[in-house]
Amino acid sequence: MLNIVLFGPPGAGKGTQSQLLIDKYSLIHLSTGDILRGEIAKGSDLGLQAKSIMDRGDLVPDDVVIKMIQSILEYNLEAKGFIFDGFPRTTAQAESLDNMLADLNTAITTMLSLDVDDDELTKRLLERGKSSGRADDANESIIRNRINEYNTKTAPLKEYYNKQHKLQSIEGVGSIEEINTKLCVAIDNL
Ligand code: B4P
Repeated sequence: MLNIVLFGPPGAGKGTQSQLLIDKYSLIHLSTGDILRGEIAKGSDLGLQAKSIMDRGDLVPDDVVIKMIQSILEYNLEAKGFIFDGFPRTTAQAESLDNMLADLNTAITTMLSLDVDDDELTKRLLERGKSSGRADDANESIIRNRINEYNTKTAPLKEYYNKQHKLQSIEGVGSIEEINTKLCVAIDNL
């Protein structure tokens, strides 16, 4: 299996690039952000629990997202591989993912980490906020909180995967096509 963690701060382009990669490599796209927003749209208990947390730009509790991922993995045992987009976001999530994949006799192949500076992230998310209707894109202080959550809880995962010799850093500023080309080169060279 080809199992990719597509990593980076909020607005780095994880969702954008995942869409391009899933077609080329026939992978299943697993975006915890999209799944959570789907639950909010359905008005489920999980969605109600997640909404206020996401609107503030905080991270949803680990046990909630880990359970979501586990059930999706179990339904896709025949897959060629997965793109994990926005997951894991904490060390507890990364350890759980390693354990879940080991139970399926597979593992993360690589972490592709998109590097984008904070000013560019803020600009992109405020721009998306003009049309997305997402509360977490709507103002600069919430976006700053999301970036802060990333820096304190999520960025340490680069070292987690680096220790496993799986980290590849990719410059995430440039055209969407240019960045996609760099990601494909990194995957093809595996
Ligand atoms: P996510 O849905 O994962 O979203 P994201 O960080 O906003 O975005 P992404 O990096 O995918 O950016 P995109 O491609 O859209 O998370 C939202 C929230 O969900 C979190 O804050 C948290 O509350 C919760 N959550 C999700 N997963 C969780 C987990 N595992 N644990 C706990 N909580 C979790 O790009 C952004 C914008 O940039 C777009 O408008 C795009 O068009 C633009 N863009 C992309 N590439 C560009 C480029 N090269 N140049 C210019 N613009 C570009």
